[in-house]
Amino acid sequence: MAKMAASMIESGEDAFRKIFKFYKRRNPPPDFSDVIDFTKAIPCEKIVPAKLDTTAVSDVEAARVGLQPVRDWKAFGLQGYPGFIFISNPFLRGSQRFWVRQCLKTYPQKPNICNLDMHMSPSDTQDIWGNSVHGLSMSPRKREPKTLLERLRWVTLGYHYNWDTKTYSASNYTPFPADLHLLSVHLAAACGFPGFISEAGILNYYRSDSSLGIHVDESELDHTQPLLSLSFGQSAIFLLGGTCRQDPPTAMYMNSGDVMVMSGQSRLLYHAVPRILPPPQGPTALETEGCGLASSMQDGAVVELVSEEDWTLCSRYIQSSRVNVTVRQVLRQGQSFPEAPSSLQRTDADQATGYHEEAADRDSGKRKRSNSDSADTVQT
Ligand SMILES: O=C(O)CCC(=O)C(=O)O
Ligand SMILES: [Mn+2]
Repeated sequence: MAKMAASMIESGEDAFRKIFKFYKRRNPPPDFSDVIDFTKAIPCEKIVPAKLDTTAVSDVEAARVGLQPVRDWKAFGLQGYPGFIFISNPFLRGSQRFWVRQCLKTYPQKPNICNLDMHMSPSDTQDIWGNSVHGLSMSPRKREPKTLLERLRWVTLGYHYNWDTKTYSASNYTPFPADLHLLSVHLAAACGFPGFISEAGILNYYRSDSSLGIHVDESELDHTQPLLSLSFGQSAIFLLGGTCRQDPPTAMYMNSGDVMVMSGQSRLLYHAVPRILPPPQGPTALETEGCGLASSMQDGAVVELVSEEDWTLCSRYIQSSRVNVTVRQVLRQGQSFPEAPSSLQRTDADQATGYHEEAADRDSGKRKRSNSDSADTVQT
């Protein structure tokens, strides 16, 4: 545990909250010297190489989804966190562009659900990208009001997470995107989880002043499967804690392209994102890596070239924002959702009404997110 953090904490107190606030602080900015940087990681007492199954995914299958051959991935584990795997940007050069475009242009589209649906009609949220193209191409100072893309905070895929009840349900499901499923299947297989089924996804969109509160992802009914997390755009500080709030968390940088896998004993640990880091001076790594996909394009490729027009907008957005995608298997194979007690069962008509009635509250979800746009309620 960090020297600085250790000296700050008294026994029995909520150590996670204290360290969360430490990294969130703007004035004066915190000391980042204890934050683990996996791009410079050399195996030591704390950082250990993670063992991957290099035969689980062929080079061709990996390339189709924009991944390097598994044997080239730089994967680490952390002492004291069995089942936690950090893969430092395993993407092929140029292929992150495709996934960023999917997160900004494709996944916010219907039938997926987003925070804007909570207080706007489906026709108004039908084309978030198309509605934002003009606004985003203007200088930020002239841009009032904010574009829909700038107001996007979360999108749910597959079994849509209900932020109020913190549950998934059979009746609130739309097909999970096939491309993201394939990427997830390969990531999970390489980490020792063949047969992973992507059933639910949550995309979180962070502006430079956003954070995500302390929480555990326990709503999935099957915890034997890993939780996969992919990050694009601005770097962030990620805190990984223990099974209780008194356990001081470990801080690490998450950069664009990084993948994190929470499995085994680390599947149900407290975690949070206290801070998004400012863009570096000059072009970001994502901008300079270009779109050199042509040479690695395979037959049956999932990853496509992104048009210059689309990339211009994506790159403008991502210069000051971060997108995180988590993919979860909700049910064990063959398992189904428990039946709701009849008193709680609603008709479809009830559901439709309830959905809109509770819209305002549900906009940002129960997990604490904070940013200047919305006073989000976070449960920490
Ligand atoms: O943004 C992140 O890195 C974490 C997201 C997360 O924890 C979640 O969606 O459950
Ligand atoms: Mn989480």
